[in-house]
Amino acid sequence: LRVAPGAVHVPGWLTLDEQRELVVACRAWAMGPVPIRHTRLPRGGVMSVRTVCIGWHWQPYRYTRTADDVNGARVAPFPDWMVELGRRALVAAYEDPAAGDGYTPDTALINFYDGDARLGMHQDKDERSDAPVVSLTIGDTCVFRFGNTENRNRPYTDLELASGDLFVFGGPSRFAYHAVPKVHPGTGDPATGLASGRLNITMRVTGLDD
Ligand code: MD5
Ligand code: FE
Repeated sequence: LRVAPGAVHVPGWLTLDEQRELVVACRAWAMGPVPIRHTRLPRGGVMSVRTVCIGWHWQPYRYTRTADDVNGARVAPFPDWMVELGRRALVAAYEDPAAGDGYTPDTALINFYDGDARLGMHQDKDERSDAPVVSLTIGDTCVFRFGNTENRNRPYTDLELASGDLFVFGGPSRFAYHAVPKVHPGTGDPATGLASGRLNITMRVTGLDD
């Protein structure tokens, strides 16, 4: 389903087995080498979402190889199987067998939301690339607010992202404002391996070398 130019929602794209495997992988990354944490913001705030990164470590507002705001460790490498998953996601979303060609995501932010976690309106502009962002949801359903590229206010569209859903943000939608204003607790299927909460994986191309 096309939400805006370049923004495509594919409900139920991941199989239950794929969701289970992603939960296992994310659970391992959450333990280390850089443990999952509430990101501290430069002005003293703390995000309610917990995040662990692979490939590159995101900290507001840059990417580094080592998590100098957590424990100083180098983040886990971005696995080839996830590059392949990202390419398949673009093929599915854009219904074009060539859509994944040349797409090599090198970082993923893995966000965990408990029932009270929220993400305010923001743009993802710390990447030096306009390659698409691939977003995967597992667990509880959330309200996802998809805005415009001008400012954090209206017009925006609220939609629900449920377990297994794929969302691709490319083209003119890559730099749209967006938010997660609400998670609906208890809506996920425990068969994914996630007993509660929402897991979101976003693959990106940083545009950085080394
Ligand atoms: C989430 N995460 O559900 C979302 C999914 C984040 C974040 O927003 O920054 O970790 S990624 C949604 C996204 C990415 C890039 C562009 C747009 C949305 N967009 O243009 O709307 O945890
Ligand atoms: Fe974002």
